[in-house]
Amino acid sequence: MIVGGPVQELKLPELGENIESVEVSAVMVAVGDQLQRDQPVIEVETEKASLEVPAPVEGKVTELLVSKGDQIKVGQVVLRIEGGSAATEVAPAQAATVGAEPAAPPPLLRQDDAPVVTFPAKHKPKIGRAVPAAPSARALARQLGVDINEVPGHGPGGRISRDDVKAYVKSLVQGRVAGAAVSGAAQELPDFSQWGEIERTSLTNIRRATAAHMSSAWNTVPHVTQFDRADITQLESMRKRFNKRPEAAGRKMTVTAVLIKLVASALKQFPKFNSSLDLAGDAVVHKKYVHIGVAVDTPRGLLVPVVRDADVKNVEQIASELNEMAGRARDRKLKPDEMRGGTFTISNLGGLGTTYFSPIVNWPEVAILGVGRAEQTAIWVDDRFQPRLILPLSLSYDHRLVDGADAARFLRWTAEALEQPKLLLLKD
Ligand code: CAO
Repeated sequence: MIVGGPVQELKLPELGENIESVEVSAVMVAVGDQLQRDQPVIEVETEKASLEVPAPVEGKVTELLVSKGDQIKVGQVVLRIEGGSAATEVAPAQAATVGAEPAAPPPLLRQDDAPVVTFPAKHKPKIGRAVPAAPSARALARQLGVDINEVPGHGPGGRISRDDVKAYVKSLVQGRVAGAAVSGAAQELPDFSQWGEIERTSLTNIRRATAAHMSSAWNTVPHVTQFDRADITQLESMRKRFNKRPEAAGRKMTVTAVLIKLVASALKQFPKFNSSLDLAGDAVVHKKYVHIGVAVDTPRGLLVPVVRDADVKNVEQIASELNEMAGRARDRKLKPDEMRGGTFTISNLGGLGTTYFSPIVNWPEVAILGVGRAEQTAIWVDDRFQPRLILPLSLSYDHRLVDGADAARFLRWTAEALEQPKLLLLKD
């Protein structure tokens, strides 16, 4: 520990493409604290995740310049530290680009009057792998306010060019002009206080990101929702029997885990549902992997962690991965990378109790399965009414790529697999 050394400023580092400001969701230190290297000092919320910003050096906090709830900019001074030697611990700032020429990002922390603490690469908040893109394409995306990660690249290895950025913006504009009224952003609100008392609260980053993503998906995708139901009486009794073992080990196999497995198999049977539509490139992108996103309800709002390669995992593996990721989503510990790359999404509201609903397709995916609460229902079987456990299913899809008949086949196949899970187990 170095005491009485120079005062150094810790500034908010670059957090990724198009992230200029973030909200401080927690301050973990106070003035007078003796910091250890790597100790998290603040937690910030980007549009997609929370990140902890660690102290890159040890030393004593002499000034704390941010508070919970502040909106702070990249490069803004977070706190001042006395002592610690930045010079011996600093590694050169690295370009954030992977698989492309370096985009020459600004230094992670900029120098003013006081010496500045720079983050060695290993201390940089992790925000996921950057997409390959030409620096000129990144500059254009920044200029137009577009998230480069959302732009489909058509160069070698998916590299993004300026033309890709322009085509993407064109598709957004075409979709959004028509939908501007739907998003509501351009519409003036009445003064609600004329009818009674009101209170205004600021949007969180997650709410803002969800609102933008939902508007964009709604405006881009011509949605159709189809409904079906599955008799899961047999599956439920199997699940309960099977659950004794994982439950004893603290891992529960839930309805959602079974659904992920069955849907992964359905996606192998009906690959169109595992693809994306690239209208600008005049093509359909067929993904050879099956990564299933699962909507998780958290106190901060909706998050969608992705279970990767669900087609090659067994239900028990999926269950434990889902439990673990849903827990981290609720504890704000999911990494942005864990919410990217999904090929299909499942939204199970059954635990909360509902029947049928119309989920919004998680674009650029082409379909999403909504699941309601399974309920005991009197069903006519073998010339008499019998109590059966019926699961409501709602499939929304992008009608530009998927036809109604495709959706009916997909949904029926999934319902039958749920009704006769043993047949599927024999196949996989
Ligand atoms: N029908 C009947 N019961 C269901 C069910 C269904 N469709 N889905 C779950 N359940 C039951 C479970 O079996 C469990 O019951 P037991 O405790 O008796 O076993 C209970 O409901 C709670 O389940 P769970 O939530 O702990 O576990 P899960 O794996 O089924 O669900 C998750 C995980 C992450 C999908 C869920 O917790 C969740 O967050 N759901 C909300 C999703 C959401 O918000 N969607 C909307 C997105 S669009 O705004």
